[in-house]
Amino acid sequence: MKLLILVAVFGLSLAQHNPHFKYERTTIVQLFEWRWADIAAECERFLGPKGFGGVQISPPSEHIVLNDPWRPWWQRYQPIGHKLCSRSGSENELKDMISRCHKVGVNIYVDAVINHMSGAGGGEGTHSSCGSWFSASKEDFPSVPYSYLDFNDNKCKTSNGEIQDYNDKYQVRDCRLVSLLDLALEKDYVRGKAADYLNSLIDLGVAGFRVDTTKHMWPGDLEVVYGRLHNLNTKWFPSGSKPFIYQEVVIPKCFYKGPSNIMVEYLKKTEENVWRIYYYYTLVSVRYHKGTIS
Ligand SMILES: [Ca+2]
Repeated sequence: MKLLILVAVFGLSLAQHNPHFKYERTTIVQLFEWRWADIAAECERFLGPKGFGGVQISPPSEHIVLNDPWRPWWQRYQPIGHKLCSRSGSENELKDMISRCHKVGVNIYVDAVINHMSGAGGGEGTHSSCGSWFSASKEDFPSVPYSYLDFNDNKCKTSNGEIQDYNDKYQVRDCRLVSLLDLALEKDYVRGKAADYLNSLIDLGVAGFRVDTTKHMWPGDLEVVYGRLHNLNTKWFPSGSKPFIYQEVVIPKCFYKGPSNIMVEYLKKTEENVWRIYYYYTLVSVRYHKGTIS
């Protein structure tokens, strides 16, 4: 797996968007799909001694297991629950990685998927990374638990429940992105479950989050979730430290020649927001080819 380097562009304000790097380090490395045990070894062997500030890891939550194509990378972006058990390893291996990386000065940043669960066509059964039962067809994910009441089916106004017009922010945020079951983050229950998941990782010692598919969630909902996050674990961070948050905003092809209205809205929201929200854009050059990243 190719090692991707995120060249951090922390131009906005280090004071307001603090990644809590140790020893004035400045760079996060994305180790896409690496196993936790391998990342721990990489921290000790290379990243710590060479002065890297952190590692962005693949989503650690329990995910669907797909056969066609065989075990694609995007199954990691189809959670079926919040157990910390994924293709990258178990919760104990995750804890061990966080501890060992901290000891050599390297923080862990988590790729967090809270906009959606699995695809609508994900079937029913125990084809998940920890074997938890779920039903995509019934929108039933008992390991969280989420039921059909916790999704945006009634809020989305398109004919097939999918996003059809990326210029329409209501569709973009309330409808399904490529069939992914869209969570109703306006519900306090869903917000609470999302915050609980992120807090479980903060308590283990992570330094922050790369929030997946941010454009597909309402800024106001995200503010509520972020507002419920714990301070970072004082075993490794100063008392009162807030998690570093940077958000994925992919701009559709139609906006390549300029910023989208949605993007502008998020940026305005950021200026008003007291939380440590940091937007990153095109930090890595990713080329998709036949279901893999090269
Ligand atoms: Ca959404």
